[in-house]
Amino acid sequence: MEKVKNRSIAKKVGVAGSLLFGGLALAGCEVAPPEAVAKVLDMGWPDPVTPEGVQVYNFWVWVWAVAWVVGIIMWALFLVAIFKWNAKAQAKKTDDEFPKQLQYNVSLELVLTIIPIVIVFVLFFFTVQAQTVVTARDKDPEVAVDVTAFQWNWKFGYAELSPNFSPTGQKYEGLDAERQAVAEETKNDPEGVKNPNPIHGTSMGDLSYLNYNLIETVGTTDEVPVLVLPVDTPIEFRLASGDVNHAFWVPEFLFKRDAYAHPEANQQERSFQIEKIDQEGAFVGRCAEMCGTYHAMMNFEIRAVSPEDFRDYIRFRNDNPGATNAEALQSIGQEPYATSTRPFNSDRTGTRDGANYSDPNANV
Ligand SMILES: [Cu+2]
Repeated sequence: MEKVKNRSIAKKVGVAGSLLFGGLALAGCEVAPPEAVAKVLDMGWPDPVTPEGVQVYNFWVWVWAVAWVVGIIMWALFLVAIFKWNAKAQAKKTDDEFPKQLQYNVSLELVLTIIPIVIVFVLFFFTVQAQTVVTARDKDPEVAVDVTAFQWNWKFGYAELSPNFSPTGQKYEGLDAERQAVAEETKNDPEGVKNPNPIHGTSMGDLSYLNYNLIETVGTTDEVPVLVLPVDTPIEFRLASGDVNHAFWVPEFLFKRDAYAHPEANQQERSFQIEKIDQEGAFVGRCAEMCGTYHAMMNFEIRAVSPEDFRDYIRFRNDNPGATNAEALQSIGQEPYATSTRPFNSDRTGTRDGANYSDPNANV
């Protein structure tokens, strides 16, 4: 009698499990979970603004859905075990000296082994699926941006633009050949200099891997850099660091990637692509890799504007090389300074008298 009962429980759990994962496999991360459910399960994640972000978001919510189902089953089993099979409850029964013994029940143990393996496989499958979409470099980017992270700010440069956005009407190459050539000179140490730790034969001070562009937006201590991008356009980001490790993170992209110095020497895929930003607006960006004293102030903003405004913006910057980014933003009717980074900003003046700060000129 007891055995039959066990088998039927195991069977039910097995059937429920396969139904759940079967349904999940059919749904996949392409399918958005019902919105009301998602809002509860997403644990406060921001709404994604890129198709890649949507993949990550759906994956996150589905994983939570599975985790809750598994969790509820496990809590239920615990509670049954605690209340039904404890010593006191057992003592009331007169027939058995010991509680029900379940070891050596091969079918139960098989089920209990197979279910976790299935869970791991299913989660692994969807992890790979989401990750493949997010890291795919299969778009044909119309805008390529060079991102240089440095202690403690960001430099953004327009590396390539499709004829659509180009100020010349042809494919635009934004490389600043002059500055690139200067950087190239740092590649090898001058003769006679003994460099104790060359990087693959090149100088420790080699800056030639960094990209320099004709149109750049550089953050300063007073100004949060605003990177202007068009909506509904495939974009590529090429990341590098001028010094220590940083990470490029836009919470609304639900994606971050480390920015390394010498990305090739570090065998890092330095770039990633997004199919599009699907709405206009200001999206805060942050450094997500602890990089020193002012790491918390290493913010930037992505300002997503209409493709027409972006074209005008690029034209303005191209025609007015001396103008500031704020002026260019104003020329297309946008707020000149970052609007999304509050309460964080780049202003370090308030932190300067803190205990961490030592005045470098104090002992001079
Ligand atoms: Cu950083």
